[in-house]
Amino acid sequence: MFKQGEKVDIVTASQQFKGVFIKEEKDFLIIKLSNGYNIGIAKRNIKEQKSLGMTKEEGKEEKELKDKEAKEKPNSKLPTIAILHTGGTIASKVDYSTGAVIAQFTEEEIIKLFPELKQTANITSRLIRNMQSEMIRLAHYNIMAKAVEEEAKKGVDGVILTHGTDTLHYTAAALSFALESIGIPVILVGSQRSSDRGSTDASQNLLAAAEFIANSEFSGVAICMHEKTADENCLILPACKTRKMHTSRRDAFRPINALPIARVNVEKKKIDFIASDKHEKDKKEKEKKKLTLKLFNEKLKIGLVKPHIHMFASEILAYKDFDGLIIELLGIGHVPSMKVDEFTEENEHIIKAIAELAKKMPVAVAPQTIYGRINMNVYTPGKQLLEAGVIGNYTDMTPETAFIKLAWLLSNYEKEGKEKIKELFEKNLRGEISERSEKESFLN
Ligand code: DAS
Repeated sequence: MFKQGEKVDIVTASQQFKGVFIKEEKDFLIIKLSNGYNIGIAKRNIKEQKSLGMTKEEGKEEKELKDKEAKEKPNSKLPTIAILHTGGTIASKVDYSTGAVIAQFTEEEIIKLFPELKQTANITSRLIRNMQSEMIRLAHYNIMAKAVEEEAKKGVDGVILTHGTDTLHYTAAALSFALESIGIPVILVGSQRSSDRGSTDASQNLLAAAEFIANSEFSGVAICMHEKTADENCLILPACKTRKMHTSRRDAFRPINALPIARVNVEKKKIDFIASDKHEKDKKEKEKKKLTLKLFNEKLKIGLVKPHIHMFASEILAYKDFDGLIIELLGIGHVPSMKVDEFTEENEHIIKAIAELAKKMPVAVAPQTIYGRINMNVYTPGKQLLEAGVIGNYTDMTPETAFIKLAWLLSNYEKEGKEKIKELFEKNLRGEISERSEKESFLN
């Protein structure tokens, strides 16, 4: 049998697999493919298997040189950037000697993984969580916000938060709300390809974020990911108006109802601001904004429901014991709400269920179309929703940002009553609601 870390070539009746042997299980061989993913191959299906030799250990002298570089003293001429890790594929690599995906989080490891960072800034780096971002809960936003506050108090010039891509846009919105009056840049960075693969987007995303922090006057929370699938530019994207729009493309993150804040070309060290609102840092000491943490109530239960054809009122009533609900409205602002023939009686129960919940909790809305603004004054179904007491008319938030904003409002303003929650939900606080719809911001 193979040794752990041995390169193998395995042929089954239908496929050929080349990778690194990780371990043998009762009926399977587990190998790691070059794309970083592990697969199990059923022994009964294996027709041929052969060794292609052991993976190369990093040369001793090469390792010593890299360690020495990583430990060099901070350069007083460069800004200091704190990198906080929460997990995801960006700060990990495959250790091909064992095949395991190993987390790389210390300064030394990060500098070895991305040595060019040292030309741009002094780097500190620490792990605050090591989790896939789809597992995140409200409590983790409080942990992240407190960690950012800790770095801000140390006087760093900016923070990079490495994060899984699946819910990166939720976290960006959450930190944008929680870190009130943050006077430094906090840039969330993920990657769609693990950092050890040739096609990784990790280093360019990280280097672009560092370049933007070091050489712009931006302050506030934002996202930095690839502009296109090609390794050319990265975009700095608005924290509350960005969404992951593709399962795997490197340019999956797109601004929604907004323009990108800036474009960064790492190679040319070029930063071009695009959107007009640049969130300039406070230059004069006296104006220095005081960071205030407004955290999340970790016990809140907020629902997110997507109305559809042939819906049932029970899908709304399922949230009757929740604290708040976001409804992703169809079109410009509708749900199945009207009995129009013998097949549509259930629709009347749906709008009644919404009105029932809206008496007990804030029921807010966002568009299923993702792009565009809600307007419930145009057609009857929209008017029925307004009569039922839902909030969020004329907003153009993504469903994810609306979810985060409602959770944050109920965490911090619940005692001020329903009217205050409605007023703040429909008011632009962190750039989450566009003052006017920019036509060029559709599918850009
Ligand atoms: N599972 C994905 C996540 O943690 C991995 C990644 O995209 O970083 O969001």
